[in-house]
Amino acid sequence: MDLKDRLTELKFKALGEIETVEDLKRINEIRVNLLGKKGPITEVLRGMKDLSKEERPVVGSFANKVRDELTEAIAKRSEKLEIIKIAKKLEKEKIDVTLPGVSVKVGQSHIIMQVIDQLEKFFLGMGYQVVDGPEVEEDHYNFEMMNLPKDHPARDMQDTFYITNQILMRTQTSPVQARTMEKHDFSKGPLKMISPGKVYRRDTDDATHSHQFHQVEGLVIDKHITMADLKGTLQAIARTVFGDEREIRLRPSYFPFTEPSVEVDVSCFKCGGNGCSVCKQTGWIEVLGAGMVHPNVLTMAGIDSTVYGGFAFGLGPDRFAMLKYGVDDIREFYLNDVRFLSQFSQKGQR
Ligand code: FA5
Repeated sequence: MDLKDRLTELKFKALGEIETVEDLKRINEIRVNLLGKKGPITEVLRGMKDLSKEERPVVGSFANKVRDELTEAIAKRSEKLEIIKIAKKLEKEKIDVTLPGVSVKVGQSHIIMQVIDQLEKFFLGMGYQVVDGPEVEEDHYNFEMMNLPKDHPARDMQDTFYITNQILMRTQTSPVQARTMEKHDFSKGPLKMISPGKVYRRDTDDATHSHQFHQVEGLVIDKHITMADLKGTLQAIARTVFGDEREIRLRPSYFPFTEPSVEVDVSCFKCGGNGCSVCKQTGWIEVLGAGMVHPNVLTMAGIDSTVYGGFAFGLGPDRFAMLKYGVDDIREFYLNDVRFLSQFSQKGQR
């Protein structure tokens, strides 16, 4: 068989194979086998050295034609197989837009965080700074700097988790205020701050007490601060959280770090002050403690109490949230039952 016949036979055999091949990987193999350096066409062309001068160009050009035809056939088949592959993929990935959608559950801040965020926003708007501090605290800052020396009977008001004699879980966020007062440079302006955060007490958990809860305490120190400034601020807090019609009243109380001290009631947001089950028929609800900063507290922080004075207040966002949303058990906040927590949509916030 001469070389042309061998090439013709090779061509038809290869074309048959190319036509029937079904996958892209296989057609690539065929291309490499047929047209590669070790392939049959190259093999046949090697025999050309034995041909006469006249025959060589004729067989050479015939071989090139065969190679071109096979290359084109392989390219066409590859293209077709590629189209079939894409069509199959599209068929598999077809989306039925008529199927009902899957609703994605979106999280939200915890209800207590929502109350804290609302208070932070309010105070930032009034030019206060929001200050964080350690939850594991020194007795010195939690009590002594707050005018509560060791063995002071008022320490009993805040039953404490001690870690060592000197280290404890903070029972209030006041120590953050002591730390800030110590550092404050009054030549740069007054001190206006709130300290939100978690606090801990050895209280037995019940409907209104938790051994871990939250506080937002506030402090303003400047020259000429009066009780009227305190009352105006408390009024604004009550209206921000409980509604624009709320009134407040101050009752005398006792805290070691303020003098005078007051307990603050807000007019009942449920009945408007007429008396209902929320306010136990009194028309008022007790919401926080406050007072004018005790001179001892200022002195211990290195502030001249004959020049500077101020007010402080402390509230419990847990209790605020209970009142605002009618939750009758504080423990609900800490059970982390999504069905309970998801009721308090941030959209509904004032
Ligand atoms: C204080 O902790 C004072 N440091 C607040 C203060 C600051 C008064 C500055 C004056 C000037 P009291 O122990 O009352 O005060 O706690 C403040 C608030 O924390 C309470 O009004 C109450 O809302 C909340 N609270 C107290 N104990 C618990 C508890 N076990 N569980 C949940 N909330 C509590």
